[in-house]
Amino acid sequence: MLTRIDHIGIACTDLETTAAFYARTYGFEVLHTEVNEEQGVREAMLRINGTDDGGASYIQLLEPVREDSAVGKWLAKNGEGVHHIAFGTADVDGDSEAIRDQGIRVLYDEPRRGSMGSRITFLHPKDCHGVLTELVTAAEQQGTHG
Ligand code: CMX
Ligand code: CO
Repeated sequence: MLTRIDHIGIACTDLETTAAFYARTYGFEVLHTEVNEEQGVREAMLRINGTDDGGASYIQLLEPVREDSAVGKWLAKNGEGVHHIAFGTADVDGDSEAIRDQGIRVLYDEPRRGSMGSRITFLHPKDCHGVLTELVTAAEQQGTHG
């Protein structure tokens, strides 16, 4: 079951400049940064709030490390802005399979590694009314279902 908005993913050309904007304007501080080579991004997670199911909500700032990455291609076409939304679940495997059974394209056969030890997968934006949609099970939620 999808229980919360885990994060909004925002494509940017410069991670530090964009993070400074979020800190200065809203008071949102960077909790964590990492490079995810597989996804082709350098990213910063800005924690907005915690929830009682063990997860939290974040802004995820994404700077491409390669022009041919998903975010690099998207930035070249659209410029900076909202790239995807991510829903949190304790069971990304089960929920993505159920969604796949509805004929919606799930991009990965098995969930892959996301920020802070999470497990993630994506739904094709063309099957989701134009919204690239991510499903994520936070590290602290893994093993809490079933
Ligand atoms: N939101 C909405 N639509 C999008 C989109 C996005 N983020 N990215 C691409 N599209 C649309 C394009 O506009 C294009 O539409 P048209 O054909 O109407 O022009 C269509 O999808 C195909 O786009 P493309 O530029 O040719 O890109 P690809 O098909 O090569 O890749 C996608 C699209 C979704 C398969 C790819 O971006 C992907 O695999 N995304 C998942 C991984 C990812 O985004 N990782 C970065 C974030 C990591 C994280 O969150 O941790
Ligand atoms: Co994301």
